[in-house]
Amino acid sequence: MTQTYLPSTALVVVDMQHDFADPDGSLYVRGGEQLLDGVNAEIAAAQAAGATVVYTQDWHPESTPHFAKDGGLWPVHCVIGSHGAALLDGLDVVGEVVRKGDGPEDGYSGFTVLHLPTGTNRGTKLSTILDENGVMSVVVVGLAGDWCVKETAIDGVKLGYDVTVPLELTRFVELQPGDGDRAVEAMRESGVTLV
Ligand code: VGL
Ligand code: ZN
Repeated sequence: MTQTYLPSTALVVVDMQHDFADPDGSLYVRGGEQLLDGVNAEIAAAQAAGATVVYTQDWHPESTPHFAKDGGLWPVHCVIGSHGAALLDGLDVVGEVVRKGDGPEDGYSGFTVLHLPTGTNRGTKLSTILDENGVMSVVVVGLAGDWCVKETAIDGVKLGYDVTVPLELTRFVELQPGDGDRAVEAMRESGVTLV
C-alpha cells in the first residue's frame, strides 16, 4: 500500500545509493537492498498524482571530517563520482536530485548541512524546490532511518511541512544497538507521522 499523494505532496527519496543499499557497499545498511521495489511503487504513485518527487544524494570529497580517517564517524562512502555514490540501478529518477556533503560537512538532513569548521548550518536547495512546487506535506523514504531519513523528517517538521515516514520504506544503521528505536521515538516526539 502506497501513501496518498496530492499535487501539494512531495516524496523525498533519501540516499538510495550503492554504498548504503548494496550488501557490499562501504556503509551498507542492513536490508537496504529490499527497498527498491517499494520505493519505486511510491515514486509511481506520487508521479501519477502530480506530486513532486525529489531525491537526495550523499556526495563527499575523498577527504572530509565526515569520515573516520579524517576525524569523523564514518567509513569512506559516497565519494563524488564513484560507483558507490551513484543512485541505485533500477531506481526510477523522475525529479530533481539534491546533493549534500560535498564540503567539510556532515550532511544528514536533506534540508541543511552542518559546516564542521565553523559549526554553522547551511541550507540546501531542497526547501526551495518544495516551496516552488507548493508543497505542504512530505513523505520521506530511503536510507538510513536513524540518520538521514530521521534528520530530513525532523527538519521538514521544523520548516512547517506535514511529514510522514512509512517505516517499511527505510532501514537503520544501528551504529549503537537501539539507535533505530531511538530514531523512531525522536521522530514521533518531533511531530513526524510514522506509518
Ligand atoms: C548517512 C551516515 C553518513 C545516511 C550519510 O544517508 O543516512 N549516514 N552519511
Ligand atoms: Zn555521508
